[in-house]
Amino acid sequence: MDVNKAFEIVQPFLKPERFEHTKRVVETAVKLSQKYGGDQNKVELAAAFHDIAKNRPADLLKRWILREPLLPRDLLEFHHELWHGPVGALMVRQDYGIEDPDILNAIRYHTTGRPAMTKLEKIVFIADYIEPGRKFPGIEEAREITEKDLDLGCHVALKNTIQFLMKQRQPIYPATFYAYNDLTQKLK
Ligand code: DGI
Ligand code: FE
Ligand code: FE
Ligand code: FE
Repeated sequence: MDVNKAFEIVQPFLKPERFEHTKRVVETAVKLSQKYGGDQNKVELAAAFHDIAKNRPADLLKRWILREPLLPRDLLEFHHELWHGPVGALMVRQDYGIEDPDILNAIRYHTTGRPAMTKLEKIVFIADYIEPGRKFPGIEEAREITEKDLDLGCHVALKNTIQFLMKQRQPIYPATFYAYNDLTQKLK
């Protein structure tokens, strides 16, 4: 599949501003893959599809998760914001025939991260965080660090997200902590 076909599929699922975000994530991810390597078509497809389930109603996402024995049940105990990645990966496999496990995992884990992320997973995770439309404290630092080192970029994004959630007394999904610990140990 080429990226234009992916955009055509994904656009009707997304609110206009979410589709604009998706296009910026693709552009950012492609630039990162030119710097850090990786199959450009896979990067484009993973980035184009990453938020396909973002604007689906929460009860529909919940039903997908309950129906899919391979997804962890504990997702449902956490914020519904965490459901669109795993369900998006199921949707693109089932409805659009994307079978590549690396693409599916990049979609699945783009919100939480996970330990031992592949290069493609890291590129989609950090492109989603630093795309030029994002505005929040620390974003410039995250952009600069990502230009220098992909692992350091993901590490700072995970650290900022964990700190942000903790300041708001929000629960943190375990995979996010595990991803942070994994990169902390690798970067020693
Ligand atoms: O879908 P996007 O808005 O493009 O970005 P995303 O899929 O990375 O969603 C990020 C949101 O998820 C952000 O507002 C923080 C929230 N979130 C809630 N709980 C957790 C979490 N993010 C992580 N990494 N871990 C959590 O436990
Ligand atoms: Fe997302
Ligand atoms: Fe993200
Ligand atoms: Fe996104």
